[in-house]
Amino acid sequence: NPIPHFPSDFLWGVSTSAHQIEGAATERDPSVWDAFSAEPGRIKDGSTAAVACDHYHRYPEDVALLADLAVDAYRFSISWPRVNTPGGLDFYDRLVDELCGAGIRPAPTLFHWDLPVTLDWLKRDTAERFAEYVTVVADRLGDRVKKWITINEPAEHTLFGHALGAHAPGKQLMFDALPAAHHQLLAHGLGVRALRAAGATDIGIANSHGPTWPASREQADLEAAEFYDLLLNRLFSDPVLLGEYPEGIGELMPGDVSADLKVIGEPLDWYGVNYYAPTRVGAPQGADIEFGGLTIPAELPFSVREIEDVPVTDFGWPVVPEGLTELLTGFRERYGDRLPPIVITENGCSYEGIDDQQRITYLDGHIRALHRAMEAGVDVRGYFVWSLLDNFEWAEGYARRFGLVHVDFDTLERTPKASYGWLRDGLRSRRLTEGD
Ligand code: GCO
Repeated sequence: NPIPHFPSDFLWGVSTSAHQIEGAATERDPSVWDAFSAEPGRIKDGSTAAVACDHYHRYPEDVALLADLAVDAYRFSISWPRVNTPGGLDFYDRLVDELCGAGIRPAPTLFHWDLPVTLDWLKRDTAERFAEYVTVVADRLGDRVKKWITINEPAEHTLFGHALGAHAPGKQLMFDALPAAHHQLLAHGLGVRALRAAGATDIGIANSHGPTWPASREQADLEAAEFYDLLLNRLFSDPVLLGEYPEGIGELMPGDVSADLKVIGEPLDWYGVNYYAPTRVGAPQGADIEFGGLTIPAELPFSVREIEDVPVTDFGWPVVPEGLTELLTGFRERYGDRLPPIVITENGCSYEGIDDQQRITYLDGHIRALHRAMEAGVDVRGYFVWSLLDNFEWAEGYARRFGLVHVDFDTLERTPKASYGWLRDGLRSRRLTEGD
C-alpha cells in the first residue's frame, strides 16, 4: 500500500455530493435535477434521488464509517435548494458538528450541480445569487469549516447540462451553452470574494481535468484534440489560474469579460482536480459516438475515441493511472508559479461487487501515479476518493457503483467493500509510521 510513503501532513479524504446521497428531497426546495429526473427517459434506470442513500437521516452512521476509515477530511456538498428552505441549513450544522466530533475536517463544495430550479446559469445574476448563498453558509458554518470548494466541475455541468442535454437542466444549446460556463466561473470568483469576506483562508475549486490524447498524428486529429482540450480543460483552468480566457474564447462570452476575468481570477489557496482518465480525441466521424454512457453528437468538431490496450471499468472508462502523472506535470509546465498547490478532489471508479479487488488496483495505481508527480516536483496537498458510498450516478441512476461502501438501495444497508478495508489499513499504517 503506497499511502505510508506520503508526507505526514498530506490530506486524505473521500468525496460525495448532496444530490447523489442525501435523499429527503421532499424536505427541501426542488433543484434542476429533481425536475430533470421527473422527465420520462432522462435517467437510464428510471430512478430519482428522492431517497438516494438517505444520508440526510443516516449521516451519524456515515460519519462513523468515515471515522473508522481514518480519513483526515470529508468532501461533501451543500444543497443550495436545501439552504433556501427554512431551517435547511440546520442539517449542515449537525453534519459539521458530527464530523468535528469525530476529528474529521469538513470540506464542503458549495455548488455540485443541484441548482435551485428557479435559477438558470444562462442568466448572469445567478452568479450574484450564488455569492449571497455562500455568505449565508459561511456565516453559519465558518467557525468550524475552514476548507471550502466553490464550484464542482463547471465544465461537465456546462457540456452535459447545457450543450448536450444529457444532464440537468437538459438544454441542448451546443455552443450557445458557453454563457453558462462564464456565469459559473463568475460565480466561483464572487464566491471566493464572499468567503474571503467571511475570513476564509483555505479555498479551492474542483475542476475536472484529464490529458487529451490525439487519435493520431494526422493534422485533423491533432486539431480536434487541441480544440477539445481548449473547450474542456483550458477554458476552465486559464481564467481561474491566469485571469484570462484562451485565445478566441473571450469574444464568445457575454458581458464585460475583462472586468469579469478580474473576479474569476481571484487567487486561490489551492486548485482542486477531479481526475478519472485521459480522453482520446479525433476528427469528427460524421456519426454520433456513444462513450462512457454519453452520446457525442456528430456535429461537434471532435469525436471521442476508445483508448486501446488499457483495462476499462464496469462503466467502460479507461484505467490509465499514468495519465494523472502526465496531467499534473503538464499543469506545472503550463502554469508555472501561477499554479497553487493541487488537491485531487476526486478520483475513483465504477466496479460491481463487495470484493472489489479491481477498485483496489485502480486506487493503488493512481495513488502511486500521484506520488510520481510529487517526486517530479508537483506540489500536491491532498487526495479524495470518489466516493464514500454507492450513490445516484446522475443520468445513470443507481446502475454505476463508485463507492468504497456498498449501498443496498432497497434496504439502504451499508456494507464496506474490500477497497474500504484496503484504504483504512493504509491510512492507519500511516498513523503508525507517524508514531501518532
Ligand atoms: C462530479 C462527478 C461525480 C460523479 C463521478 C462519477 O461532478 O464531481 O461527476 O459527481 O458521480 O465523477 O461520474
